[in-house]
Amino acid sequence: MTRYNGIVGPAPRALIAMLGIAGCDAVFGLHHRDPGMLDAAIDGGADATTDARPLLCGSGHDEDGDLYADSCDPCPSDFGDRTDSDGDGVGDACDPNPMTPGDSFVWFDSFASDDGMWTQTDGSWQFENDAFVAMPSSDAERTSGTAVVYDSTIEVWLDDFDGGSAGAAGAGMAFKGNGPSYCLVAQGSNGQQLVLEDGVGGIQAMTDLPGSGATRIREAYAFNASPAITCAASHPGFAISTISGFNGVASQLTGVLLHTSADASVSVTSAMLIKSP
Ligand SMILES: [Ca+2]
Ligand SMILES: [Ca+2]
Ligand SMILES: [Ca+2]
Repeated sequence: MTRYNGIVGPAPRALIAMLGIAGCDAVFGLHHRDPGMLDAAIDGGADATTDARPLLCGSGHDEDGDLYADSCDPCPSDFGDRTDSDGDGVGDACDPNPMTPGDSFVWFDSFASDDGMWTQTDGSWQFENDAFVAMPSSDAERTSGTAVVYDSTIEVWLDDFDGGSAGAAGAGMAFKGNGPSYCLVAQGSNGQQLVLEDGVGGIQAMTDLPGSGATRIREAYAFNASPAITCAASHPGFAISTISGFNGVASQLTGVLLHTSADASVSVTSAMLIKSP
């Protein structure tokens, strides 16, 4: 995850790093929690999913299966690369400013279990198979308490996205504050789209994503650097797509909203909020 050339930040390197190294899992769909090669390296034989593979760092849940527990993985959803060029604790693969120190995780949620931090405000959500699974027309909110002011980034990993019928139906996330603006992956008439909504029923911008209707979105990002919000998505075999808008942006962040509109459903396998200086 990164910001993008000429849009909101000066840091294209993480994009390159993501596409070239860590993000290969995102781009080529290799994000799995049981990589057989790692397993084979431990038991010396064919993959056996029942092996208890010792973690190389920390303890507890390991979202990306790279043997670094979430608690000590500088990019807990991105398998592989743990480079942190600026040493601020956020790995290059998910650092909005990989060469400038000062970024930090506000929270990371693997959705391995209900941590009590999400309030379901509409529809139906449930914790299931290491994911937060939403039926159509559902909202869930994770509040940050007192409103804070900073540039911030939401990253979510999505699975089993179903946009339903063509239109603005979608699934995604929003910054809450004096917004929100929604960043959605939606089903359009020609396949999947990236949509930026203003939070009051209007669509600010949309772009068709490359590939066929079978394109699987793996990651979606929203960058809030008031007064602009940038929405981005990565998908197998193609460059990351981005759109930007300038309305309803949360300059004072109070929380993060996960959302599905009518007809859409999705599994959110992980989510994180990063703040930038
Ligand atoms: Ca890990
Ligand atoms: Ca960093
Ligand atoms: Ca998960």
